Amino acid sequence: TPLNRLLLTGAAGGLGKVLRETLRPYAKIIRLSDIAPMDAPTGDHEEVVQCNLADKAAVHALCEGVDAIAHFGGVSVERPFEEILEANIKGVFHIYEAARKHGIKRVVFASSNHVIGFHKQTETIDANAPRRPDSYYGLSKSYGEDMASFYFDRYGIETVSIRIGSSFPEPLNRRMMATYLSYRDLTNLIERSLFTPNVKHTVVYGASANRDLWWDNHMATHLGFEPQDTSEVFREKIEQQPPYAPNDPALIYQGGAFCEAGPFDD
Ligand code: 15L
Repeated sequence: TPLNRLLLTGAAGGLGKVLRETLRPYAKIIRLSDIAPMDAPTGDHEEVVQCNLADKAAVHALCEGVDAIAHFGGVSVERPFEEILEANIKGVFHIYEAARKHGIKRVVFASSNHVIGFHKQTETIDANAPRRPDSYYGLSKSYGEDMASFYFDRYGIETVSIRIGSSFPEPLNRRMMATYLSYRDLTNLIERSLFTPNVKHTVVYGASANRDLWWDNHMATHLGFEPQDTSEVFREKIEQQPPYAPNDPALIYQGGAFCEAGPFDD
């Protein structure tokens, strides 16, 4: 049974634009929000609300009448801490506070592989691996996961935190052969995350059925997520790119280039 109203934050972003279309079957109405302007609603099934996640009152209003939230908003790359603080850290707090006040019981949180980015590519890790954030961005996603854990334990609001690998139309480089998540697999994972009962706070890695995977989802089998796609179909094309230098973080760390972003001096 589809939701009555699903809120999608970050609807003008790279994934949000895709999910605006692909999540359509799962809710009668999808409310789309972003800090950036969005295309006008294309019918009665869409509502468009521009909103700054750092504005608590605005986020509270945004969540009125919502049954579930897919939180894809915020900054999606490494930036100075002060920017991450507003959009991601304050933003995720405002989302959960609004969920609590409006009685919203399910959140799908777009977390990131950058929560564990300083693990080596030679390791295979599960959801219980120590977090090794590789950036202020990764730290903010780690904080978001803890926010989800707290709001479940304290208020019973359930979340699936998806540690998304690299979700693009196709892998862009050699590292993404391992981290690629197709849009179809992302959509299926969100569907499982919205509708699987009793998820508590579940952490799941978002990757397609790639040949060389660093992530083990045995702790999230209750979601029943079975990726259909694989980066293998892009291997020939990607292997035309020059190999990485031996000391390139894209060859060493799971988080790749995020591991060498910054510092940001004033
Ligand atoms: C992310 O979290 C970013 O949002 C995305 O732009 C990619 O860089 C991705 O991780 C990745 O690790 O490839």
